[in-house]
Amino acid sequence: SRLRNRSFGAKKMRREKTVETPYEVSSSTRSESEQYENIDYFMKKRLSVWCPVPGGLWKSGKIQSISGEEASIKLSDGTVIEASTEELLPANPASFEGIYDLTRLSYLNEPSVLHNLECRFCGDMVYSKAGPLLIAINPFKDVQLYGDDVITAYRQKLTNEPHVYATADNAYNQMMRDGENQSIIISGESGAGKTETANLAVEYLVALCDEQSSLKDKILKGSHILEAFGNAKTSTNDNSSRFLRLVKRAKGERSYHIFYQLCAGAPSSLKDRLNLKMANQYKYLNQSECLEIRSVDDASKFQMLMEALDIIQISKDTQGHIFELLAAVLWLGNISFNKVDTESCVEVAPDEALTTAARMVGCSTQELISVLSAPEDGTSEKLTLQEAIDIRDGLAKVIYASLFDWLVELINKSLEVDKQEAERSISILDVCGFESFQKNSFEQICINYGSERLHQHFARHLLKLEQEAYEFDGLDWIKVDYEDNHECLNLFEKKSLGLFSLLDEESCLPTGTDSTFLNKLKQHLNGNPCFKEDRNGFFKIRHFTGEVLYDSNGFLDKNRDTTHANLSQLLSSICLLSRFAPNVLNQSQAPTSFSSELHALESQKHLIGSKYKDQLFKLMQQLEHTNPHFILCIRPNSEQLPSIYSKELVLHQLRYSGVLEVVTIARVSYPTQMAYEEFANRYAFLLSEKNVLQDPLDISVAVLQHCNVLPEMYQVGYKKLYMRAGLIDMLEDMKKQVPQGTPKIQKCFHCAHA
Ligand code: AD9
Ligand code: MG
Repeated sequence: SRLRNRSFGAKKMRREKTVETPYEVSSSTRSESEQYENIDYFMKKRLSVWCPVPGGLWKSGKIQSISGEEASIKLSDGTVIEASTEELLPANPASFEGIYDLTRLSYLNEPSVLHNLECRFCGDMVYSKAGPLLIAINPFKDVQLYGDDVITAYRQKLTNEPHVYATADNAYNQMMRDGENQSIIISGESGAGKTETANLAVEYLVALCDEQSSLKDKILKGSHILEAFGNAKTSTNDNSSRFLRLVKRAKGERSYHIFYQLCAGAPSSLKDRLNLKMANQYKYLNQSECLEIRSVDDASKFQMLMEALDIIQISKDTQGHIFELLAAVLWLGNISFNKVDTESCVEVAPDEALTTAARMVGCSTQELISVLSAPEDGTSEKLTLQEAIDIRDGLAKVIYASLFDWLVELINKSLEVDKQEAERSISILDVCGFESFQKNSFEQICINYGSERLHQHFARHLLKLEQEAYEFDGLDWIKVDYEDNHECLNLFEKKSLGLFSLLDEESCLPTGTDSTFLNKLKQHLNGNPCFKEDRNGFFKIRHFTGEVLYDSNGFLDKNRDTTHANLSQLLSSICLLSRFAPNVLNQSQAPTSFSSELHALESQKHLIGSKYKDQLFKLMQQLEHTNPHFILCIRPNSEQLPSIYSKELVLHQLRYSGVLEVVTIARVSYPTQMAYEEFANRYAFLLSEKNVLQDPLDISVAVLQHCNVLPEMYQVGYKKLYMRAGLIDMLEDMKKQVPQGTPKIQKCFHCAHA
């Protein structure tokens, strides 16, 4: 284990009293901490220690005897085991059990953190603090931590318990106070609870709206609609935030929820209009042998969706067109092709699927046939079966993608009705979480690359920038190391020789295939420590979360997103859809139409990988201009079940996210920093009147000494004064008590002798 063997403040227990650590600066003095780390002291006082057990975890026990480097430990279950004294770690006293901020643990080490989070999880306290980071462990059950009363409690600051509401409250207050844009960045692997957390943050923020405001409802319903169209069941999450999964997917997974909801819940008049069948009759839905989700009623979800569309003020007419487009996608998937002659060419089968799809799209059967039969190069050659399928699927994808973008636009327009001058914003980021399945393909590589980017942002803000600032300003600071993921990012992003560039290059070559792509990867990425060749057709990438095996089969097609189907001809037919130009809102607004979304798609590059990479870059740039608040969601078990805390799984997530490093830094960081001029201006009056000092730095130090502040409570940098948590509050208290004249020095835990 990378962290366990490293000094992150969790010093190994020692027999001698020569402790070299920068970290012990809490209320205990150095000599006390030395004593606590002394293994003999632990034995004598019968204090608990963590003892490693096979499988990479620990159990708590008490030291019975020590002989040389070996200790005999009696575990809490009564068994006695031998362990090397080097491997023992101090456990925290019982009074620390379940404290909400990990930085307050007396001993910071992996087993202590893991145990503390477990205690909290078992008591349904799913939120904890790791310094500036909020940790949220998915309870997979209703934990009674939400709703109006709880929101009020956080608004009125009646509780200090960590909560996503508290994070949202903080973001809001900082935005109002500093006039700076804020972001709430939610990370965690698939199924860890990011989307739920994002929804809760939104819930809190909309609660700050005026009670009468319809904006509140619209925001909540808007995300409800997007979830129906953008989420689907995967093997790790029944409600996973997704993309790319319309025409093909793995067994046990579903397409987007909306299709099943429509099939199950459409009223009979709508069913007739769409010629709608049961979900199992559509090839796009029945291929993965998974049509239902345990304990989810698709029909009632459809009713909720229709209500949400009403609240967003999407007219019944437009709603009808939205459903027609969904039906068009489903029926397109059922279009089949007949062999024309002895050669391998095909033509579209003139059946119910074809006529219904054409009707739903709003064109004639003949027009749809010509779109589906047109080769990419514009010649009159007949298509092979695979080419015809690609065009059909490409059309389905382009319709769905445009429909999704159109919906986003409709929702945004609807919100703008209520929008006042939005000068400042809080962005909430919820992305697809890291995935490692038995079979990983292009979708996973995009998602996992996104996670790498996000992790880089996380590490930069929570681990890098602050430490760099300390070093830069000349502070006495022992660097906390962490694993940075630039090699892996480089693997993806390197100009012309990164994975995405190579994939683009190969996707554009007429001779390019998945295997020529893989050869290029091997040729150019073999020097990268995160890339590994594997058996035929496969390769491995070492992500920050661990190694993932990818199957290169299908990469090129998925990246190309076969929308080549003579797109302009296709569009001219599809443009009949412009009759859908909804103008759902009042006429003065720019018209939002499905066809304009379609045209926008045409003008985009159709290489999915680099499009995704570019979007991610833009997003990160946007986020760099905000003040970030980080939430890390943790998946406690792989079964999506309540009350199961898999120590191995949680530990793995804590490790790769760098939680221990974050806590280590937070424990010894200087959250308040102030230029000397400002500090002197604010507090110089606390000095006696005889003060003759001129230089702001001298005045600042004089104030601190005069107030008997312990030297470890602050550091003097070249440019600024760095203060530990609590110090500024203490000075402010003194200031309040002594508006002018001689300060009255009060006893405070920060001060040694006052
Ligand atoms: V993915 O990367 O989109 O596949 P998420 O978004 O991290 O993933 P999601 O929020 O969808 O996960 O959570 C998965 C499931 O966990 C939800 O459908 C809920 O059933 C469950 N969950 C998550 N958070 C909570 C919570 N705070 N309380 C109760 C929760 N259940
Ligand atoms: Mg999600």
